[in-house]
Amino acid sequence: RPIGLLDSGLGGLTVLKKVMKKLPNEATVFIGDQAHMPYGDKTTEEVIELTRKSVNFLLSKNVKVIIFACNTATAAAMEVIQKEIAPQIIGVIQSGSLAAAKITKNNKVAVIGTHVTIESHAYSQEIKFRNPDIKVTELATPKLAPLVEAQRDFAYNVDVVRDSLDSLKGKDFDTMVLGCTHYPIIEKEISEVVGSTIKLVDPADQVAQYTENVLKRDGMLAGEKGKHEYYTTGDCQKFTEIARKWLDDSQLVANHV
Ligand code: DGN
Repeated sequence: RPIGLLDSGLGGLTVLKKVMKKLPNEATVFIGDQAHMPYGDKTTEEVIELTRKSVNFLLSKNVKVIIFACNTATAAAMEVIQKEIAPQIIGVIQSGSLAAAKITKNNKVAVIGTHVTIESHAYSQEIKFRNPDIKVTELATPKLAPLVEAQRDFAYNVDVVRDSLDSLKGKDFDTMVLGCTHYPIIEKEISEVVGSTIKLVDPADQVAQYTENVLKRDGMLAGEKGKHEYYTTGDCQKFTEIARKWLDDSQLVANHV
């Protein structure tokens, strides 16, 4: 049985890539709800409703676990939907928080993400749960996920990132959580703006590790190599083109749902 992954768009592919690397035999089904992107500016109820649709699609594919490869869906919908379904849901926020709490040396962490993610304060709660001494500064950067989907050049991206992170100037955090799965794609631009001494945390590394732990614990690791399926509610051609590039797979073809 495959591992299911969902996101509002292409960002979740950054999580898929790390899961595929860590667990090369696992079959996967990925769904990007690009028709409704961005999730970050919607109400919690709307995000729950849309996420539930993607979850139902993944359940129809008989998935054994579901990775919410989307911070917004994790913050808004994971707890509610986990009560409704049997397969375990693995979110990105718990993993990102664990990694940040381990990495910071000066106990000051910045988190960037969508409005929904930041306003839920899920990251500050989870990070403080691991270490109450850590000071967490949360900032919504709603322009960045659509920027990634728009595929602009480096210089343009740096300008938008600089503008988005302006209010973090002068704050002496040593670690920044990329609290949206789209952001690892513009990691270089973010590093250019905050400086190379700041550690950028991509929660996906920890998610891949955690997924392996769960599958081992439950005796569900794949025996032989499985295939990968890709679905989008939006433009198949655009999805296929970008996913081929990011996952370095020229044969990849996305389907419409
Ligand atoms: N990639 C999603 C996240 O991690 O929050 C959301 C992107 C969006 O819909 N704005």
